[in-house]
Amino acid sequence: MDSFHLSGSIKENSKAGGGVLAESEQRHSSDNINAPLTNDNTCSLTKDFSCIYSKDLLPALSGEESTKCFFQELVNILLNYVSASFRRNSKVLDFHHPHQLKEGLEGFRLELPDQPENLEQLLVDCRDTLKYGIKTGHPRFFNQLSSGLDVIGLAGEWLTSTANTNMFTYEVSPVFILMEEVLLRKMQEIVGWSEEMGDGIFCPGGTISNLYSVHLARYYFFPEVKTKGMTDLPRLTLFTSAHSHYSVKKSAAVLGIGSENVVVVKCDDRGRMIPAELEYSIITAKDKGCVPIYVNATAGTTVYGAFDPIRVIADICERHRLWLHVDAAWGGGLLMSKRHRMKLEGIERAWSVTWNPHKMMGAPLQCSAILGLLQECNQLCAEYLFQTDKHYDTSYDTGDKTIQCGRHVDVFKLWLMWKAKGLEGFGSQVNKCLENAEYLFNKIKQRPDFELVFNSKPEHSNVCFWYIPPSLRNMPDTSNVAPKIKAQMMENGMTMIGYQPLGDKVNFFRCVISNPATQTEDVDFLLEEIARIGQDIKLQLTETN
Ligand code: ABU
Repeated sequence: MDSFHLSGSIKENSKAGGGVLAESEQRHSSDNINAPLTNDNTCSLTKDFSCIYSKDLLPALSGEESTKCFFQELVNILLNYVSASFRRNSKVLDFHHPHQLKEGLEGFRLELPDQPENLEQLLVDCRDTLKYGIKTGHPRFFNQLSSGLDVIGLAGEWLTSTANTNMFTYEVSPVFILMEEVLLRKMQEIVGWSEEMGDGIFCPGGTISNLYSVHLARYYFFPEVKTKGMTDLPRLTLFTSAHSHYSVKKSAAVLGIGSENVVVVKCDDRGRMIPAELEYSIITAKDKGCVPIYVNATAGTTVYGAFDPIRVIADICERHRLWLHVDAAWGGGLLMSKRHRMKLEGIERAWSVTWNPHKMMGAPLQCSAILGLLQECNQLCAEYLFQTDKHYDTSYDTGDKTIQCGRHVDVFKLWLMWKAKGLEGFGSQVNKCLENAEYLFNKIKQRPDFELVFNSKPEHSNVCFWYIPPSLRNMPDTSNVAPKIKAQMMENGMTMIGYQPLGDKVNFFRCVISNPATQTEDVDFLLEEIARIGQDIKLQLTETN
């Protein structure tokens, strides 16, 4: 059954009383969005899109049929892409260098025209945009913390774009604002906060969530900063671990605290902050006349996937009266799993939390929450937007809590996914990703041509390793092995994984598994692909050494 027939049967169900609106409601609603555009939702014409232009689509008079046909064609393109994303024999990427894409490929031109182009060209452009992009939903895409293609999440994103509204006020987002309240409340509950402790907002990504946290901490200790700026403030100091995300330093730079005033605390071999080092750093900073205000504990570091000991860090913060932020951008998803949530023990004591459902929970990008009390710190009461004499409860005009004005609706896709999976579904998804990571870890342990960066079982789904066949073990410098393999891997296009150096460790691969579509066979494929490419690289490297 194809998608259009399927929509027809939903329509019939709805008429029979099982649908979204009862028949009587449908009759009385002149703008009933459940009513088909015409009698049938399928496009009845065979359209020649080469002679149709955007001006012929809605809102043009008699533009309904062309609009319908255009969308049906587009939906076909999207559905083909979705199916290809899950097919193991399809490519993860069809790589082209920037200059090749800029020069244009087979009718796909990036340059913008002066004259309108027809819909046939636009459909080619849509197809090619997907063709030359990357399938992050492919089961063999291991490159980024965010991956996967959740069909319900995607449906949510489509609906969100169709609604095309803004999250600043209740009057333009009545349903989404309430959904955000429900969802954030749920997330706070899962973190372990009581109702009065919690507030929050969805914002554009983990870095911005972390920026909010530093902004909140500074305002908490020095509320005058909001009006008077930094002039009368002492030298503020922030603390974060050597393995934490660079966004803490970036936040200090953006907020005028200065990246040099971020103290980088030492980690153990596994990438976890050493609490004694934190306390020592705080005391040293105070001795130097600095004013410590903020500690970031990371729950799931970007490269190693390590969890800082939050409970012990919370004790230190309490002793020194410091703001505790937990950056659970990556690790927050583990709160959904009964098996793994104890890795974030102590998170309930944080004063603010970053949590990115677009990472481990697989929500489409972007979906990042900052949990914390935001209103006072950010509100400016712009009267043109946040009028206090509106006829509804204006506490639902949540836009003044943010540092943005306009804000994208990031909530609906996650709300819909939560409905579809429940807490349990998310929990199983997380468990499965971590099981696959453990499978990879065990496979690497058994192979002589691979070497783990650390030997203990992964805490998250990050597995870090080198590919070094025994014949290359004695080479003085193996830092170019991973980049060379990755380059060839991208040219082949069948899988993708990231690499990086870290501290004194030369370039190593970081495999992250956050895609529920990934199976053990994909993990096996990744290792085989690295080893296969590595055979050729080995020859090149031994020739040049
Ligand atoms: N905070 C973004 C992480 C990027 C990545 O490693 O996938």
